[in-house]
Amino acid sequence: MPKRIALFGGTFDPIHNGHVELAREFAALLSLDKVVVMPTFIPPHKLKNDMAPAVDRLAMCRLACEPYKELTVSDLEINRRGASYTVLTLEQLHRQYPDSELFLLTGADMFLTVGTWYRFADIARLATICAAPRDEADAVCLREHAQKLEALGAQCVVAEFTVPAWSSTVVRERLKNGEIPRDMISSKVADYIAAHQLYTENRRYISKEEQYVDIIRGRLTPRRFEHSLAVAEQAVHLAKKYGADPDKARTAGLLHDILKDTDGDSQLQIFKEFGILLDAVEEKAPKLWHARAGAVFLQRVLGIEDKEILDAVRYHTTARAGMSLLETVLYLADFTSADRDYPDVDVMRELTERDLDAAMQYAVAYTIDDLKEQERPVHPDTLACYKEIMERIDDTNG
Ligand code: DGI
Ligand code: FE
Ligand code: FE
Repeated sequence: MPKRIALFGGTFDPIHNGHVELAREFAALLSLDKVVVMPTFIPPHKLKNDMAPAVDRLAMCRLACEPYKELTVSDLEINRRGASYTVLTLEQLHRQYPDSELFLLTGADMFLTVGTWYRFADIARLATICAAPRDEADAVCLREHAQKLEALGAQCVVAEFTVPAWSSTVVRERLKNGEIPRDMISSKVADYIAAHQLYTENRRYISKEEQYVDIIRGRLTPRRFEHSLAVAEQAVHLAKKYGADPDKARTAGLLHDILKDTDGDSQLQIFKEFGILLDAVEEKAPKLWHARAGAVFLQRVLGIEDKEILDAVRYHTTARAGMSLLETVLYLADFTSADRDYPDVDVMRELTERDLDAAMQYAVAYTIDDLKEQERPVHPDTLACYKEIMERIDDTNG
């Protein structure tokens, strides 16, 4: 029964000698019984659309680690599919080896973002977080960050050794240029890449959309996941009908509730991490957080930069005055998606098909009434939205 086990997760796209060195150095430094090298199915924090298929990344990890008895490769995350969350993997390792001490190995870049990872507090509770610097300057910066994480309750180790500042991106670029970077990857990995024609100009792509679907599948309950797919579908329909961008509508629909099933503390952590202050109503209404935190998450974690998409997500719960067409489309798609089932849903659907202003008026009035009935505060943006629509409708009629 191994006593000291480290998890070393990553996309390993492809695994290179720097990865292997990091794992082996840590094994020696921390007297680890084993390092579990775990290729992720979809990296939740780093979206790429040129990733090699999971089976190939797994196979290359096996080839690279085979010579070293302290390294084992696991297909746990790849078999779990969906977004790969470190916390789930650590929990599984903990169940599998209840008496072992767990460590989490990270490179410098990963270590600096670890505070934003899904259920960071649980990660910190389950494992000592270890980082390998690339040089002395890096080590200083990592040690500083370690102190911050320790203040949040984590235990950290910043290694004394350094590992080369290599990246899989460089390996891929060299391969794309027809070179075989034998100094960076093991010869067996190089052979595998050549045999399977990975990282050549015309490799298979896994689309952004597929990746988004996998991310929400991993984060949401089955019901909320189905809801998100249904909202995406309805948003595309409305976008086509009213002249908004259907691709943006799909993305916004898929991702609009991305944090809806994330606990309040984690959402507050996101606000804190990115310096976002809540207004008075938001403070008192946790149901509003998922929209605002969701938009921040999309931008800062998933790297989505499209302002229209970000605003559509941000205002999908409260609405606001001066909404863009895409914002309106998402707001109404959320109200009329196929999974919705409330008393007036047929009226809402009929209005949405006929007249956006009339539908918005109905939807926003419905929300305000509902909130008043439950004696919950109405957000000023919601009131401003309502006022603006009423003025517009009055203008048209008068
Ligand atoms: O996330 P969904 O359930 O798909 O839908 P949503 O994002 O519209 O969330 C609806 C919840 O947010 C619902 O419980 C009502 C609440 N809500 C919407 N507008 C306001 C609001 N709550 C408060 N306190 N104030 C608002 O203005
Ligand atoms: Fe929502
Ligand atoms: Fe929703």
